[in-house]
Amino acid sequence: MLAVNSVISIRIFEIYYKNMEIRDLELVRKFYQELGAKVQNAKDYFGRPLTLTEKILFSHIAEFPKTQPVRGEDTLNFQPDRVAMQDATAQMAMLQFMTTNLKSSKVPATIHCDHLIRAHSGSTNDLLKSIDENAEVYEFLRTAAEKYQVGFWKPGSGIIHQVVLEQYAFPGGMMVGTDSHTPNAGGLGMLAIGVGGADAVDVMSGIPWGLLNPKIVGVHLKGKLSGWASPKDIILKVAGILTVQGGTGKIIEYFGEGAESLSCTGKATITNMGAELGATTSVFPYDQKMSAYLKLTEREEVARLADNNLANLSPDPEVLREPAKYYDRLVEIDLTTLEPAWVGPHTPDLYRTVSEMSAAVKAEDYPNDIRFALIGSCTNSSYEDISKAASVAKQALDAGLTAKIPLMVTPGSDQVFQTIKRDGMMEVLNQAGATVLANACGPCIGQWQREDIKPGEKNTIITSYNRNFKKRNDGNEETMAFIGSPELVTAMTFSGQLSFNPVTDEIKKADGSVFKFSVPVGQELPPKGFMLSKEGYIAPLVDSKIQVVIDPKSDRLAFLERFSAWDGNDYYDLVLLLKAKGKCTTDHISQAGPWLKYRGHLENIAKNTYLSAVNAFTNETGIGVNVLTGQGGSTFPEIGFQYRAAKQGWIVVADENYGEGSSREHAAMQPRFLGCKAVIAKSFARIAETNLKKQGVLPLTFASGKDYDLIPADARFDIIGLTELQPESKITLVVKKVDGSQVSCILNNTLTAEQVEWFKAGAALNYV
Ligand code: MIC
Ligand code: SF4
Repeated sequence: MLAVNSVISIRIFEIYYKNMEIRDLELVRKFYQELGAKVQNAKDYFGRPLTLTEKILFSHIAEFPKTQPVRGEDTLNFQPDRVAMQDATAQMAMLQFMTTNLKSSKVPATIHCDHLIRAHSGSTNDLLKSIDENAEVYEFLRTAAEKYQVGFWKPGSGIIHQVVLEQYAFPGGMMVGTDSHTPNAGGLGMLAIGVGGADAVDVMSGIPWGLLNPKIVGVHLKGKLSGWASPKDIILKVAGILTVQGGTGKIIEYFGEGAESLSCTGKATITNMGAELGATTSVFPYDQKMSAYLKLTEREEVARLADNNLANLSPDPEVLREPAKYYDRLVEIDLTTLEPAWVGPHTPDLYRTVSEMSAAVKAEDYPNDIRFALIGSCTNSSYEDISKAASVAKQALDAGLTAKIPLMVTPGSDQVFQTIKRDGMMEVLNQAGATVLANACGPCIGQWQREDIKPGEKNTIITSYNRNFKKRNDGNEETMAFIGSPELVTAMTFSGQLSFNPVTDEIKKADGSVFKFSVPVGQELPPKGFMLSKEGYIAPLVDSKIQVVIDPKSDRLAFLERFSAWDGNDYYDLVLLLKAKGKCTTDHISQAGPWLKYRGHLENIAKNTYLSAVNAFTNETGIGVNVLTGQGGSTFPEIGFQYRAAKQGWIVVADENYGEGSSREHAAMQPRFLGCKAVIAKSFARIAETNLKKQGVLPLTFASGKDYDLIPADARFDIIGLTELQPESKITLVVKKVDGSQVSCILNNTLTAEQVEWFKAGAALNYV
């Protein structure tokens, strides 16, 4: 790995190690110096005890509003401490930042090259190939990082959230990241929020950043985990309870003796997957486990400062005594009774314990033969995770079993990889036939070049990742992905059957005897310490004279042109591009996988717009009718380009939780580019809704969800009320049917006064 990275350094990067200080310790020291006074100030302002979430939020508020803000209603302005961006979203974020003409980022920021790396034959080859394939993009990101004083982590250094946890996160801090799993840093007590690139640009520009004052869900973890149950099972359970929409507009705050018993990285698994519930973020109070992790990752000083601030980094005692009084919703989970579980297929809230799986396989006709097992990703690739996975693999190997299905491992960072290699875990996993992929997202983001199935073949895979939407990992609609803990996934490789319950079932050996797993054993932290690694880091340079160059002929990168301002009129005679049936996640709107290539080129990536969305009229995926010409059978993006050429504005109608999943603002910019005026849905996921507003598309909700059924394919639509648009003003959708009749639907808007100005200006960036 190190050798490969050295080759890479020589091949494409000039190295600027001007200063190896990567942690902005000055900023962190100042933060803790001021924290006590800020928390006290917030307590005085509210005149009551505070939850941890409130302590962090209101010690980062730009200005206290005159009247106390209402949770779930008022938008507040914050000043986060830092920004992190991953390569796939950083391109658009940096392209937008460049239009501000600022000289440098006003807060510490980093770019992490993790999403564009393929997963095929193993880390060394995959990394070298990916560096060649993406050289242009990496060079753009590296030079942009240098010019604007942003830290840069090269391909192979690790997955953004793992690197942030290892290097940057600090208890009580607040950050934004252009990736929906940014909340991973909540495992270290940080309020870390996933956003679109345009929001990151606000923070980097030093502009107060707006966020809906969240509701706060308290999750009381009682007792301690035992047996096979792991932190993953806690978040799968929470997902089953709250569902994929249950976190929208909310921050999930964990507490209780169960919370304290979990390792720091186990906590991060839980906060990471809060993204699957649409939560704004999730957070744990500071405790000894976090302190231990900080110390072992070379941050003794941060641990000491946090230790001295324990009360400021925890909810007030009154809150813990009467949680129902302070949280908007309270969930209690008794960890002692928790069982290991699976979620899936196709959605992270379809929850079943391992003991229920065998019946589900029969009832739902899931293919029982598992084809692939994948562990790792930003969610579950800690030392503890891999040590447990290796422990089950070792039990089986020692008993003479061999793995029945292929296993792939994506370590979260070079630091984790080097440490698990030194401690012999990689060797065990290799003996179980594992392929080690690069320290990157790989199959989790659809970079998997899978060769064992034909397109459309129904099959089962199991992963320890966080997302399992259709087509997510391998682009195949018929792949059913089930998500569980890394140790569970690893144990299953020795049975190969989805119905297998490693807690109770036995595996027959060749000699006729039977083998049964015993409980996995892991270590929270490496007894010999981490193999500390900053491999692949390039520090920001002060006063760089570098030019950021984009080849005008490039098909992967293009400078952005500003979107045009609103013309001041209501919208008349719009057409419907798509009425989406069922889930319309960001993966349905703008697929990842092969399309990740075009994340820096708006026009080219627009060619995938709504390719995975299901047409409510025909049940076909990605295909609709151009209502201007009457021609059917074209893809949504083809029709979108035709409407754009004809200057025909259009709308999209969707069901619940439109834009669930990723933070990718391409899912808003592409429709905007093709002429989308409004997305009208029953409800929205938070980041997607903000992204639409930022880019000048109206996200509107049906006042009556049933009106979704009234929308025909071929009508013309007027959107009335825009000339008087203001927060909460009602908007009318007039549906003009081909038979000459009309119906009207009332629509709600959630724009703040400032967001109305973004709309008028054509996009937030134009307004800024
Ligand atoms: C994801 O997990 O879906 C991603 C890929 O990390 C995305 C970011 C992206 O689409 O670039 C996310 O979650 O925000
Ligand atoms: Fe990468 Fe997957 Fe984590 Fe997203 S969820 S950051 S794609 S590893």
